[in-house]
Amino acid sequence: MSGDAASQTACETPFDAMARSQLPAWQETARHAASLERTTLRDLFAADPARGTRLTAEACGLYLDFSKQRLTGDTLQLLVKLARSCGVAERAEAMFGGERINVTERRAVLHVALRAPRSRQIFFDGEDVVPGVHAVLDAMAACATEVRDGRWTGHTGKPIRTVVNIGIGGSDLGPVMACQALRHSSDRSLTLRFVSNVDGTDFAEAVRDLDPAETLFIVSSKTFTTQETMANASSARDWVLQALKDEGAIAKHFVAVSTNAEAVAAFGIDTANMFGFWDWVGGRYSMDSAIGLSTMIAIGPDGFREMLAGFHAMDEHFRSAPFDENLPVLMGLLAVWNTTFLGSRTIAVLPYDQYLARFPAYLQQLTMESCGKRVTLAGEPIDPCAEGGYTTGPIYWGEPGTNGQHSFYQLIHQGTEVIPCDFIAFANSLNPLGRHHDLLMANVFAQAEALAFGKSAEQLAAEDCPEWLTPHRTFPGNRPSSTILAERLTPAVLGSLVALYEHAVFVQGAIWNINCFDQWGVELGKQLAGRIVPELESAEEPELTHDSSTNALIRRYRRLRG
Ligand code: G6Q
Repeated sequence: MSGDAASQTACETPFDAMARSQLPAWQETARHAASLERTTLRDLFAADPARGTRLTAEACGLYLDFSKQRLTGDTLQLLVKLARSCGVAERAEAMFGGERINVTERRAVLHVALRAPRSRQIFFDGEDVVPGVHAVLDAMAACATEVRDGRWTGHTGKPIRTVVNIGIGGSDLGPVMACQALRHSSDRSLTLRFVSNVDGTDFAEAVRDLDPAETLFIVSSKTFTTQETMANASSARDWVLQALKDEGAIAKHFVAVSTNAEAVAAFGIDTANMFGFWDWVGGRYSMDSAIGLSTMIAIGPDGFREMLAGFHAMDEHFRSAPFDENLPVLMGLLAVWNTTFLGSRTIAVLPYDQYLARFPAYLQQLTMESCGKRVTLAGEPIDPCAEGGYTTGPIYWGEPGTNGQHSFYQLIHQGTEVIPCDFIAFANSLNPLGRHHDLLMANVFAQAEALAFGKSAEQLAAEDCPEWLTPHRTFPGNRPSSTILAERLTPAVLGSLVALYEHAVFVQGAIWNINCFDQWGVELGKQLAGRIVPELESAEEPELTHDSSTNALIRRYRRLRG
């Protein structure tokens, strides 16, 4: 990566042995944060008329304005220094170089290979993985084209009209988000549905108005063992067989996306209709792998490739741009600055585009499963209350604007929490309708302005606001936000936007010295549920050895269920 020698691998950087908070760059940044405590965005804008254009960066069609963040040019330099001290560049090179940087699972992290052009070579264990990636993409394209053209017919000879993706977590959230985000470029003659929850309602509602003879299920599961997905896939199988009454129908109505060919075959899906991926693709980093088959069916292979090109452009930018012009580095540093140095606990993501309605939910998994960690790569505790400890991953949340303005924005403006916001907006609507888009954009600009500058008691006095009402109507301002502005929401822009957040998460992980690629936190609940299932299903009253609360809840459930 530019300006930073990438001679050492991620896990060998000398910095890993040293507690992050003891790094001189960390301590300087902390002192600097304290010195800025009384400086407001009003002061900063007043002192520098060029601030609004200076603290910006642009790449891959995305313009990032971070001038409304609570920082100065010095802050930026310190944060860049911190990124260097933490070996961000070396770690990134280790990722791009196929090293096993997911140390707890001993896996490489190569989602960047999923969008590499055919001409690229990316090696893992001495093998170039790019040809395999394109072989799968070509197979997906053949399937997607057959479905879109109506040449993929079901068991009764009817063409497929509805595609239902069954998957959960990383095998659901990306496709759900992308299919909605790119709906404008999708084939409207096809219906796309998604089933994820083990709650039978999800499946029942998804299929209630569907004709099994025209429905294709994509069972998306990296492991093909996930309880929820297997339960839904099995119900889908029953639903198809009940209507079509022939095992032979399965081959026509089911395809799989998985790394586990054996389990796919055991389920009865022809492995010729299985689209593979690899251990080096993490679930939440997989929407551009075969897990994106539903997206490809919706927008077509060309649209999907356009999206991959957008991802790749951001990968290249991340790898080559100087840190102070590098969008993912800047976004990652801003998250660290706000969370660890300024003490914010959450970040709101507020897309001003209805097509991005599921983007915050998608980002929640990407960011919180990645950065929700409390030990370092070496397994040392990161206790924010202990000497030298610090906070890691913030809570991400959000809803599309302008709807959120009429609900939770109140707290962002006048609550006691400071919530940094990422506003995302587009210069052109995909559905131009009268004045709608200008109204939408006026709101996004107004919100960022109101958050930054607020409304003072003096301003209210000038408006003849009665004194008793003034505290209620005062907006403190000084509430940080970034605005990402793009020309329009195309597949390429979506790809770049997702890659921007993926790499921003990477930067945060490198600075906090955590593993952004494992998710052990989801294991315990799964294990305990596995133990409880037989206790719920047994005909005999089971002997329960949980805590008194869990025992009582299980007994009550069994009684109420009858
Ligand atoms: C993501 C996680 C997790 C995973 C789901 C589904 O990074 O690993 O969300 O994607 O648990 O797993 P399967 O694809 O194996 O069913």
